[in-house]
Amino acid sequence: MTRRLALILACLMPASSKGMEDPPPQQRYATPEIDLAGRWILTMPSGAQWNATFEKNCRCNHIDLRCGGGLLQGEYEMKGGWLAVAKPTDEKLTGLVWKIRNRNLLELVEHPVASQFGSDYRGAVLVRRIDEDRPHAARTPGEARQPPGASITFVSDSTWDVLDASDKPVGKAERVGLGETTPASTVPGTLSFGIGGDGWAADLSAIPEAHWIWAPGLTGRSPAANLATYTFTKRFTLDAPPASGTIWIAADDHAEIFVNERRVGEIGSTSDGASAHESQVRLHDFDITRHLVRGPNTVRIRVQNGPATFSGYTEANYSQNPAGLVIGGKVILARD
Ligand SMILES: [Ca+2]
Repeated sequence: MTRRLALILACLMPASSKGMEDPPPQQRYATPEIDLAGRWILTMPSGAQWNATFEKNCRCNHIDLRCGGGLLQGEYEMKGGWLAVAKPTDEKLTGLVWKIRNRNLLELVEHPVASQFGSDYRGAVLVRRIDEDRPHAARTPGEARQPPGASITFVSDSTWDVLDASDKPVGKAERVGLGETTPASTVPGTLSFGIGGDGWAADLSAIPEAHWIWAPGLTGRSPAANLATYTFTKRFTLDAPPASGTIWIAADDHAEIFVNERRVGEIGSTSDGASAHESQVRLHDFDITRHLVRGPNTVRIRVQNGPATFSGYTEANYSQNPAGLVIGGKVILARD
């Protein structure tokens, strides 16, 4: 869970389930009610994992969560894009609220006061399992299953989904360059910001297929480049538990990395020019092994461009203050 989302929810949502009688005001997060029944994996903030099951309940819009250790389980009520506990197994659990990010991913965003419960489990995630009886639940039809020990890679390109600063989808990522042929990784057909120069100098040999990307529909003349913020997401499926996973990333000017809504780290800055420069002249690597799960996985990168003080312009466009992200990842599956 992002701290930003947590703060929004803390301000707008009462801690008790009674507060869920009214629909949450930020309707942009609303998700159509979906069938959550089936087997899931619960990952706690500590990294501990439990098997979990959503079972249909006879009450309309209610569903029962069963999970290892008895943690967080009980009868929940679904309202739009939220799942609020209605009858917790333990009375101390009153106030639990999950955000339904999509049909395969839920995040725990509200929690009873930690002093009453002993721990704070906000940030726990539920990820739907890929079961033997539903082998193609999150796969492309016809896609071959990954063998044990397989290497799965992903890179930034025009298949990534992009959200604006309000988390509104704006389409697929655009390949971008500082000029027609810069940086060196720029390929024909890439949108040029028309600034040229020798920036974005990161050596991409570790992720040779990766491209610098930014939001769609922008050019070098597009205004409001200063502090522009976008989120880039990529989803992939693992058919076996991961043995290792690594992400390499560079960004202009600040990026936060999340894997399955667990914060992995950040690079760059929008206040320290030296840090911002360093974030785009080399790739930074992060070990993501402990955040990956068998089944659907989501990588989410929140990127913010630097301020006017970085560009020397007050009202900078993208030819005056370019912005971009380049990322690649590699996952090795376990052999048994
Ligand atoms: Ca910039």
